[in-house]
Amino acid sequence: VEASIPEPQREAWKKHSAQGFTTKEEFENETVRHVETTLARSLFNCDELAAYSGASLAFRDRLVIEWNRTQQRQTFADQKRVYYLSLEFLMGRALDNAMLNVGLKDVARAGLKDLGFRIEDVISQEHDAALGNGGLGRLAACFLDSMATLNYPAWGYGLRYRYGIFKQEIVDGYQVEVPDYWLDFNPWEFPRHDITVDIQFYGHVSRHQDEDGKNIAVWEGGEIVDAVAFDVPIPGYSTPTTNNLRLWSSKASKGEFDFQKFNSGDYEASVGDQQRAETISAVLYPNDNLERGKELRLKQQYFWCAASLYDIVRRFKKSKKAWSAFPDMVAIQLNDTHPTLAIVELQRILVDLEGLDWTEAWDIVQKTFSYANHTVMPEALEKWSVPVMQNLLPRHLQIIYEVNSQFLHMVEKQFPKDRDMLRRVSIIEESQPQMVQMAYLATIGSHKVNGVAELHSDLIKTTIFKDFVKIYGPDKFTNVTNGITPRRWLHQANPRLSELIASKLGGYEFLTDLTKLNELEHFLDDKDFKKEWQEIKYANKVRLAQHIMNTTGVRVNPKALFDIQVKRIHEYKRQQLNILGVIHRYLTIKAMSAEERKKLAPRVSIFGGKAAPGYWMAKTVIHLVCSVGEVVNNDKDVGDLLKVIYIEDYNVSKAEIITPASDISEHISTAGTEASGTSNMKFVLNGGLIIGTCDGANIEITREVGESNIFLFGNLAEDVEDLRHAHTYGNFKLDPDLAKVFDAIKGGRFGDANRFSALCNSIIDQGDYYLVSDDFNSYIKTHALVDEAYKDQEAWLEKCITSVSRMGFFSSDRCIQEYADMIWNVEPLVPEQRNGK
Ligand code: CJB
Repeated sequence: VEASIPEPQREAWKKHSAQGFTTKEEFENETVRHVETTLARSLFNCDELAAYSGASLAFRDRLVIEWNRTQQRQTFADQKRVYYLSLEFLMGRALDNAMLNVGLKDVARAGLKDLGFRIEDVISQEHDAALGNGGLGRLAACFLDSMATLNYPAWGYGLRYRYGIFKQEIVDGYQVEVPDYWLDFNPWEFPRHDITVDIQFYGHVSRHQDEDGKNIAVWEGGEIVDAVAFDVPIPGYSTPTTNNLRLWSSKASKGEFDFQKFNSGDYEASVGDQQRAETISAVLYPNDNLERGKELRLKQQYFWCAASLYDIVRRFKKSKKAWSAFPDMVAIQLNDTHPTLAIVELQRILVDLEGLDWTEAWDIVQKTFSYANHTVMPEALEKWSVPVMQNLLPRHLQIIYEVNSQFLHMVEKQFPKDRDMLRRVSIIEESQPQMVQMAYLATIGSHKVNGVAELHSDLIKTTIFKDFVKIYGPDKFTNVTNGITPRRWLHQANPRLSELIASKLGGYEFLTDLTKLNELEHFLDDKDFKKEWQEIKYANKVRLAQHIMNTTGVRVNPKALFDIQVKRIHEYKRQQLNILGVIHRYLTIKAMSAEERKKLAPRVSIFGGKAAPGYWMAKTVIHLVCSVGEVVNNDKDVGDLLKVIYIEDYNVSKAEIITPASDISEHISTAGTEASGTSNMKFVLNGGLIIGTCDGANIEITREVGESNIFLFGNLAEDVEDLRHAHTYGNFKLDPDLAKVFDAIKGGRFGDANRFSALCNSIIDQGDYYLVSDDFNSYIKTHALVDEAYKDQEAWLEKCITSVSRMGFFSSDRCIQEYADMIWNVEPLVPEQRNGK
C-alpha cells in the first residue's frame, strides 16, 4: 500500500518538518523538553541518568532527520548498496560518538554545564551496546563508522540480543559471569513493528508441478517465528550521511501464537511457545574463536540471514529490475562464516520462490556475495552436523547437496584423477555424523574471499583454502588488512592528543585522511610539542591509575612504565606467557641488590579481558594473574617496582580509557595464530609502543613504523609446525628461566599450586602447543630491551611520535575503500553539506 502523502498536503509537511538543534540554546531547549515530556521528569528530579537520556534524545532527533534524508537519497539514487552481515556488532557507547560525528560536542558540553552537569559524567551513564565478543565484532562497528563517513550506501544487519556479552566480575580472583541486560533504556534503537518477517523452521520438502509443468520444491510445515526489525542510526563523521544498522528480534508469530490453547485455558503452554520463539535472539554466544555447534546458534544464524535477505530482496523487487541486475544493486559481505546460510537462502528464494533456473540463480548468488575469513584455528571453523541441519532446514540441506554435487563435478573435470582432492574439498565432510563445512560453502558461493592481514591472507591460501586456490586460481583470494576508526580510537578516546595533533597539522583533516599524520614527523624537534605530548600521556595514565584505584583499591604510580595486555583470554593470545614473564620479573627483583633495583624502571603490568564461560584454561590464567597480583602488590620489599593489575569487565568504553594510557602493549600470540589483531593498531595510534610477535598485523605495523620502533620477539610462523612436531617426538626442553618460574608456582608462592597444575602441565609435559617455552627466553630478553629503552625518555618519545605519524595505513577508512573498490564495486553517494556539517 502506498503510504506517501498526496502532493497538495506536502507543503504543510515541509513547513513543519523537524530541523534538529544546532545552537547551545536549541540543545538546552530540546534536552529539557525531553526530560520534562518524554521522560516526565523535572528540574527537581533530574539526575545524571536523566540528563544522559534527555541529551541522547536531543541528539537522536538530529540523527533521525539526517538518517531519513540519507535513506531517501539512497532510494532515489538507485545505485548499488552494501549489506554487511555480522552476528556481532560491538558498538560501545553511542552518545559521545554521535556528538563528535555531528560536530556538536562543544555545544553539548556548554549546554549541559548550563543545566548543571559535567559532560563526562553524563556520557558515562550510558550502558555499552556490547553485541559482540571481541575483535570480529569491534571490526564490524569500525566498518559501520567508516562506511557512513565515506558516504557509502551501506546497511548493517545483525541480531538484537536481549543479553549482550556477559559482564565480568572478579570475585576472590576468579571470573564470575553476570548477565548483561542492556535494553532497560536504549534511546538509540527504533522498533519497526511494521517490518516483521515470518521465518520458517523444521517441516519437510515436497515436490509439486507448477503451472508450466516445472517441478518445484515446496518447504512446508514446521513452525514460524517472527523477526521484528529494530533500526539503529549510524552517523558518519563530518557528513550528513547517516546509515542504518538493522537488528532483528525474535517473537512468536501472531499466526503461531496458539489462541486455541490460550482460550481453552492452557495459558501456560501458549506463553511457553511465546518464550521459545523469543529465545532465538535472547543471548549472544560468548565464545571467541570457538564454535560449539549448538542448534540454537544455527537457529540464530538462519533467523537472521532469512530476515535480512527477505528485506534485501523486497527492496530490490521494488525497483522492478530484472533479476540479472541483482548483483549490480546488491553486494553482501559475510563477516566470517556465520552468515553463510544467506548464500543458500538467496539460492532458495531465486529458484523455489522466483522460479529462476538453477544456473542463472547460482550465477547471481556468486556475484552478490563475498566472504572474509577471520581465523585459521581449527576449533573456530564452523561445521554443522548434517542431521541437525536436515531437521531444522531440510530444504537448505538439499540445496547444499546440489551446490556440492555441481561443484565436485566441476572439480572432477578439472582434476580427473584426483579422488583425494574431491574428498578434501567436499562441502560435506564424511565424518560420523557428516558435517557441513561452512568455510567451503562460503568460498564456493562467493566471488571473493579475503583474509584480514597479509600474513593471514597468505596462510589461508596455503592451508584451509589451498585446494580452492588450485581450483579457482589465486585471484579469487585477496587480502584486506584490518583497520580501526580514528574517530573513536583517537578523537573520542584521546581528545587532548587529537587536539594537539590538530593544532600542529592545522585542523582535523587527519581524522578523515589518517595519512596526514605523516606531517607530525616535522615536529620531532619541537620542544613544546613534545612536552605537551608527554604531559598528555601522563594525564591519560593518571586517569587510568584513578580507575584502577577506584575499582581494585591498588595504588599504582603513573610514572611507572604501563605495560598492558587487554583482549579476550585465549591460550593462543598467550596471556600465560605474559604472566609467567611477570613472575620471572618478580623473582628477579627479589634477588636484586638495592643498587640494581635503583636502575630498574618501575612497572605496572595490566591485564584485562573476558574468558569464555566454559574455557577452563583461560579462567585459570585469570586466576593466576590475580593470585600473582595479590602477592606482588602486597610485597613491601618490591613496592612500586612492580604492580600486577587485573581490570575487571574489559569492554569498549574501558578500552577508551585504557588504550591512551599505555607505554607498551602486548600482542604476543603464537606466530601464525592471530589473524590480524586490531588493538595493536589502537595502542600505537595513541602513542604507545608494542612488544609483539611476528604475527597478524604486527608485521605490517612494523613495516610502517620501522623495526626500530617496535619490540619484536619469538619464533616465526614458518617454524611453528616443526617446533610442534619436535615437541611431540620428545624433543622438548623446558626453558631454564621458565623452569624457575614453575618451581615458584609449584612451591606455593602464589597460593595453592594445584589450582595451576593444568596450566603448568600444558606447557611442561603436554606438548606446549602454543610454544610458550620456545619463546620465553626471547620474550624476557626483549622486555629487558624495553626497560633499557624506557630509561631514555627523549628517545622513547621520539619512537612514539614517529610511530603515530606512520599509522595512516591502519584507518578503517582505507580498509573500507579497498573493500568498496576491489570486492563490492560500489560508489559513494556524497550528499550536499548541511548545517555546517
Ligand atoms: N576473530 O574476534 C574474532 N572472533 C573469531 O571467532 C575469529 C576471529 C578476530 O577477528 C579480528 C578481526 O578480523 C582479528 O583482528 C583477530 O585477529 C581475530 O582473532
